[in-house]
Order: sequence, then structure tokens, then C-alpha cells
Amino acid sequence: MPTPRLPLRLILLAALALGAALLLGLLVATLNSLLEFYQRLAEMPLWLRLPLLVVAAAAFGGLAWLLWRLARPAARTALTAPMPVSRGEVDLRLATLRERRADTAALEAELAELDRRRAGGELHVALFGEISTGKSSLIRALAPDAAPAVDVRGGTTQRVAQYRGTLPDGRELVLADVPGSGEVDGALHAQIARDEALRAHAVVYLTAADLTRAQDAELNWLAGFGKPLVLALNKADLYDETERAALLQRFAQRYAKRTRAIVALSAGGRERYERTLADGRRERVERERAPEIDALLEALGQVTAPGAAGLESAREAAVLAEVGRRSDELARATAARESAETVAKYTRRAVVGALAAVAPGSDILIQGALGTALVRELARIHSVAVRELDVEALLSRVGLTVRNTTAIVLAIAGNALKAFPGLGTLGGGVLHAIAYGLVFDSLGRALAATLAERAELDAADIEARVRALLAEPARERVERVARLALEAARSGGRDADAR
Ligand SMILES: Nc1nc2c(ncn2[C@@H]2O[C@H](COP(=O)(O)OP(=O)(O)OP(=O)(O)O)[C@@H](O)[C@H]2O)c(=O)[nH]1
Ligand SMILES: [Mg+2]
Repeated sequence: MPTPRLPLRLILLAALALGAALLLGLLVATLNSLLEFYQRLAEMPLWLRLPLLVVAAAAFGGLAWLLWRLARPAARTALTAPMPVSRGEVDLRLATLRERRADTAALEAELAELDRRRAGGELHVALFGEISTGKSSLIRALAPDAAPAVDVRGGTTQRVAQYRGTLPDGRELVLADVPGSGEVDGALHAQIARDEALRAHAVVYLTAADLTRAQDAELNWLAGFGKPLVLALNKADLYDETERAALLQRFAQRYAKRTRAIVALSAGGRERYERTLADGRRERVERERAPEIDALLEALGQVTAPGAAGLESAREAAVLAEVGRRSDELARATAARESAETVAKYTRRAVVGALAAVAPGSDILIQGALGTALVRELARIHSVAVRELDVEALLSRVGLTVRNTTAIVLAIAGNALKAFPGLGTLGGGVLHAIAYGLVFDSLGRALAATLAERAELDAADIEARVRALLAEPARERVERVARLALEAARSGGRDADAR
């Protein structure tokens, strides 16, 4: 139904015109002052003019710099920095989530693995990086008994596997080979790899070339956890001496502060060459390349020197930060589920209540106990404290909105009747019941969205959302509410909370 928009447009136009006029006036006044300033400056002796000019230029420069600092876009990274969180806090969050019937199994398994590794006392090192950078090849070089699959095609390693390797000083390491990141359609593999990187005491970040923006973001994300990190340029055999030095110098410039060591290595691969036989014929030969990993072994020896116990607290902090982040995510999903259940419950009650009332008025219902209870329950789900006064103010505000839109809502409810032949014969009360149901459904959805996004009872935001939801309710919503009204009318309003 068209709404009268002309007056609003006129007001907007008038406000715009006024704003433009004010701006123009300000501009002219500023220009005028500048000209006056210039005139006075020109009349001054040189010894006074020069310092004044310098001060003005400095002030102008400072202002421009300040504006740039305030206005420039923030640097964006795909992976956000971790929030430190204690074990007690994580346990508490999981206990609350369990009470709210959320599936916490994966997070509990992560904590169990954290405890298992601490008790085991072994040193865990994860090899991490994009696909085909040579992680599995490096496992073969570090743990000669291991034979993980190696392939030119990316995405060869699909799950985490652990191998035992020995450092030159005799200490044993548990080495994790993980799926590569950056795989096409490999979001799940990337997550598996990141989780394992967080579980390790130290991480080797492998690359076979200069880092891309995605690799840079990934390396920074890892570095943010404060665990020992080695940046390793693999496939060094592909570069000559000058190229290798140039790459290592670039890495040093960019990553020296965020990594413990930067090394070049050759994990393996195949080498092809031609050799001359005794009879003078030439032959093409292909063989496995002998790994060159001395620099990496030395770096690993250094970064793991504190031992598993010495590196445990940083490892634990990294795992807890990730479990904390995921528990937040789970809490949001749980709140969304509970909100949807609550909104459905109150919509059903509103429909039944409307059918039972002789001559219900929409705002009476909204401001009544049902509306208050809906607001309170949704606020509790989103852990937002609300005052009695605010709830009342919100409900009367929305009540007015609803009164203004009642004609629209009733028309929508009337349309809904067409989808259910036979419903019309049940009388005008059903029409009102559908309208009330839609009002509650819209109010509930608006409340849930505002509380989830803003964590406060922002009345203006809620009202705007209610208005939008009532103006164009989706067909599926209208039919669901109409079906509710139909069932309630047939059962005589007895099953308010039957489902
Ligand atoms: N030239 C050269 N090639 C290498 C080197 N290390 C590995 N390769 C080759 O790089 C390709 C990928 O090696 P993988 O070890 O499978 O790489 P990955 O990082 O485990 O790959 P995903 O499991 O797919 O993530 C293979 O063809 C290897 O032979 C090296 O040091 N030099
Ligand atoms: Mg692999």
C-alpha cells in the first residue's frame, strides 16, 4: 500500500537547501578572513612575517595530519587478533552454554587435547603454510621413517598427521603435517590446519616464494599468539644466490620483529639433469633431491630450547583464545536459536489471546503483560539488563507505530485468509488474531536483531525494524501466523503453549 511520502521529501529538501546555504556562508566568511589575514601579513615587516608564516604552515600541516589519522581506513586483516582469556573463564562459558543446550562437544575435546598434551610433556611443532609449499616433503626430511604423500597438486594433505623427528642435539619433536591453506574450496581444511598450529609449541611457516597478502595476514595472525615462529623459504634450489638473498632480506625487513628466525631450505622435490655416458651418449636422469635443512634444524633447536614446559603457557594461551572465540560464536548462535523459539512462543500466545478477547485493541495487547514478558525474556537471552521504565517506553512507542500501521497489517492479514480457504468463515476475530500474531512476530524479530547487534534496548532501532517488518512481512511468516490462528480458532484457544 502506498504511503504518503511528499511532506517528508519536502522537509528533507528544505533541510538540504538550508544546509547548503549555511555551508556557502561559512566558505565565504573563511575566504574573507584569509584575504584579510593575507593583507595584514603583507603590511608587516619581513622579520615578523616569516615566523608567522612558519607557524601557520605548521598548524595547517598538523591539522591535515590529524584529519588523515582520523579518516584513513583501518588496516584490515582477514584473521582477527586473539583475545586473551583464562581457563576459568572458558570453563565458565562452556558450563553456561551446556545449560543452554548448546553443542559444546568440539570445544570440550579441544580442552581435553590441551590437557593431554600438557600431561604428555612432549614438544609439538606444526608445519604450516599454503598448499604445495612443501610441508609434507619437509616431514619426510625431518622424520626419515615417515612417508606422507607428496604431490605437485595442492590439497594433497587433508588431515593432521603426527610424526616423530629428532633434532641434532638428540631431543625428540612431535611434528604435525597439516593441510595447506589457500586451497580452492578448502575452508574446512584451512580451519583444521589453523587449529593444529595453535596446539603446537612452535610453528614453522613455510613459503616457496615472496609472501602474498593472504600469507602475510596468516603469518601476522599466528605471530599474534606470541609463540615461537620460524619463517622458512622452501624450494630455495629454485633461486640463484642473488634471488635467495633478496627474498631473505625482504623477509627480514618485514618479519624480523614477528618471527624468531628466518631461514632458507630445500625440503626435497625431484631434480632432473643430463649426464654423459662412457660411449659419449647423453642421458636424462631424474632423482630425489637431497634435502638441505641445516639452517632450519639450527633454528628449531634454538626456538625449542626452553622445552615443552617452558613453552607451555604461550601454547595454552593460544588454544584458550581460540576456544574462547568459538565459545562466543556458539553463544551468539545459541541466543539466535533461543530468540526464535521465544518469538514463536509469544506469537502463538498473542494469537490465542486475541481470539479470546472480545474486542482487543492492539496497543493494549502490546503494552500488556505479554509484551513486557517478551521484551524481558529476549533481553535475558542476550544478557542485556533492562529497566521497567525502558520496557514501558519501548512498548508504548511500538504501540503507536502499530496503531499507525494497523490498516496495513489488517490488509496483510486479510490477504493471508485467501491462502487458507475456509478461514474467512471463522469470523472477524481470526483476522485480528493474525494481525496481532504478525505484530508480535515482528516485534520479537526486531528486538532479537537489535539486542544481538547493539546489546542494548535501542528503542529507535527496534521501532524502525518493526515498521519495516510489518510493512512487508514475508509470505512464509504470514502463512505461519495464519495457520496458528486457524489452529487456535478451531481448538477454541486452548493450546497456547501446546508446541
Ligand atoms: N624444487 C623443489 N620442490 C620441492 C621442494 N620441496 C617440495 N617440493 C615439491 O613441491 C610439491 C609439493 O610438495 P608437498 O610436500 O606435497 O607440499 P605440501 O605443502 O605438503 O602440499 P599440500 O599437502 O597440498 O598442502 C611437490 O611436487 C614436491 O616435490 C624443494 O625443496 N624444492
Ligand atoms: Mg602435504
